Amino acid sequence: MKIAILADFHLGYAKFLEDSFEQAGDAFSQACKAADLVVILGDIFDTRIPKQEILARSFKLFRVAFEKKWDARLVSYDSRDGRKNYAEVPVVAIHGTHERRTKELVNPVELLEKAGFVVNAHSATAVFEKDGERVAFQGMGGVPEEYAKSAIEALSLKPVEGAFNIFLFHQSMKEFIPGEGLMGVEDLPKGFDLYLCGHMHTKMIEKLDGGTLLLIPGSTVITQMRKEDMEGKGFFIFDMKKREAAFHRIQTRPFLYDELEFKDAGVEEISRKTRSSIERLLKDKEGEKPVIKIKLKGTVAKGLNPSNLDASSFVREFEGRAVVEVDKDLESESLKDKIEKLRNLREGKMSVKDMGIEILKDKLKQYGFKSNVDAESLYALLSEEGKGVSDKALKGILGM
Ligand SMILES: [Mn+2]
Repeated sequence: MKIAILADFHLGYAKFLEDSFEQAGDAFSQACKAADLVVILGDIFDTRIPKQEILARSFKLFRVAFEKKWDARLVSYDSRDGRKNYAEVPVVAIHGTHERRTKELVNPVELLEKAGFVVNAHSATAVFEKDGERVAFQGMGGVPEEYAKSAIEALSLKPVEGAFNIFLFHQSMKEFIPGEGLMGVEDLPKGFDLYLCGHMHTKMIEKLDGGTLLLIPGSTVITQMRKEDMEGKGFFIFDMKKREAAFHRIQTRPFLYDELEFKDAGVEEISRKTRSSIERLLKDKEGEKPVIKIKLKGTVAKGLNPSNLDASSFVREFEGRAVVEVDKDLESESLKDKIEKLRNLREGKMSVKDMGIEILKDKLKQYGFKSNVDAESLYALLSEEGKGVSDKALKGILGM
């Protein structure tokens, strides 16, 4: 059997709403054509409660699977909480962290499950068969990173006998992303023939001990605007017989990236070089409205504060021609200023909290948030002990 592996559609992603649907739609219909089975590894939607406009468009997208006569049949479905399967198409999914809601509430992937668009493999075992060949999917939807290890352990997953066994999950892994307390390869349930992971938006193929593959298809839409996004977006097709994976690229908005290094630069120099870099990148992509990210590195002239550099002027200047993002990773303060700040701190003129709020204000400005954002409340919220910050509270303060 051939299995198409897709992830992170982020349908409804506000910044690139049309891209999110076009690119996911392209990937999904290609996948349906080319494979016997389709797997989607979570973050199908960008939010926990997508608007009905987003849901309606997603239903249209998933309906494509109904147009094909599939040979792979679901032979058994067994969920731990008694959920039933309603889908008659071999499209398997789990929910991601963006869709995760508490147990009593319905997440959007459960909605797709109830509508018969997907077979939900979260906390369930779904076995398919085609021409006597069996494949078993067991999955775990996205959980907060710190619970990943214990959640996998609690599932105590065992491979299904007589089938090719695939484990689906949606987490960050320490092998690919720096971070405290992330799960890793050693936490994966043992004995599976293939491991598929969503969540990380850059595609990756990893050969584990014994040659078993771990595949991360990446997102179908650009979200983080990282250098790695230049590699292109798409999905994998895994051939069960050959035990090989091939990456299929999809048409996407071009993503262009440049890094500029400065030394004691003034506003004029930074503006001029940034502008000419954007123009140069745009040259043969004119009309395609590419995403352009420019990273500014190095130092600025004495007395100049990088947070006063207006990066949003480039966004406006190239509006209509490109989606521009300028990331200011510039050093400003002279050593003298730094010592002065530390001295003030030591003498108690500025509390750690006040300094934290100042830094936060600078950062907010740098990332283009409005100046009326209540940095003090945000600081209080972020420094709260306990289970972390709720998206709602955060978005409230940030006016998102
Ligand atoms: Mn995601």
